[in-house]
Amino acid sequence: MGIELLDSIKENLMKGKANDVKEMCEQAVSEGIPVETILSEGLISAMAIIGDKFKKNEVYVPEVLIAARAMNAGMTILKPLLAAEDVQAKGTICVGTVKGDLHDIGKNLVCMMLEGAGYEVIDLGVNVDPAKFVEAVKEKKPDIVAMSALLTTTMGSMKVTIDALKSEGVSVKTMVGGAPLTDSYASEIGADGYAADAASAVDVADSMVA
Ligand code: B1M
Repeated sequence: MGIELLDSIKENLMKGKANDVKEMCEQAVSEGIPVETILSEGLISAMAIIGDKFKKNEVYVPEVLIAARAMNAGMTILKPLLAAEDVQAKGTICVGTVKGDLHDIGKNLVCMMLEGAGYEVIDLGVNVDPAKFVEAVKEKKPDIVAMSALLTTTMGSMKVTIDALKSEGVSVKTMVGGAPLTDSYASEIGADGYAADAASAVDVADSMVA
């Protein structure tokens, strides 16, 4: 019964059926399935499949967004219980679109995939000044800072931010991504990692916190 219910949660999440996912999470909790199991074997594993399909161009942005919305609906049930059980997140990641850049669709997808993979995500928003990244790192002590840029004119702010983090002596891994970015640009500016898409951002984060 428990396994069937977890499979239904997975299937409905992948179809983006937010209300069904929410109700099924409630049912799973009332049946005594451990919250961590519902999260990992229901929600997270479904988002991992969506992420993989997205990487292979088998699904597109709208499908990912509606799946993520269904994930969030399930999370409204699980989050308070997880907090009560003190379940450890895989790591903490501060995410933001860099200074001068207002594009947030890709950044939001990255946040959703990371959350779906079990990270605590602190979304700093758009147009994030290097000093704001530094301040957030000092205050929140994340494992990773993830920066997004969609404009060739704003990519440079990633280097300024990385340099600022280094000169402040704060210890944190840095990851960059966004349409104009490349792996070689990421190395050039001293980033610890580059992800071409939201699903790969999870792989890169996993390798950084491993
Ligand atoms: Co803008 N825009 N835009 N825009 N816009 C682009 C990026 C552009 C390529 C369009 C074009 O000319 N063909 C062009 C950039 C050219 C360049 O610099 N090379 C451009 C421009 C020029 C501008 C303005 C300057 C236009 C103007 O005002 N003259 C202006 C700038 C505003 C500013 O930021 N200061 C501007 C404004 C806007 C809108 C506000 C209208 C809107 C943004 C709305 C919003 O985000 N809320 C917008 C949009 C929608 C686009 C396009 C059409 C779509 C971007 C998008 O959301 N894609 C875009 C053209 C295009 O890409 N076809 C364009 C979908 C999204 C899921 O993909 O963001 O690439 P993407 O994210 C991917 C990956 O890149 C990666 O994962 C995501 C999912 O796989 N990824 C990461 C992203 N961040 C990551 C971080 C990671 C890892 C992976 O780790 C940290």
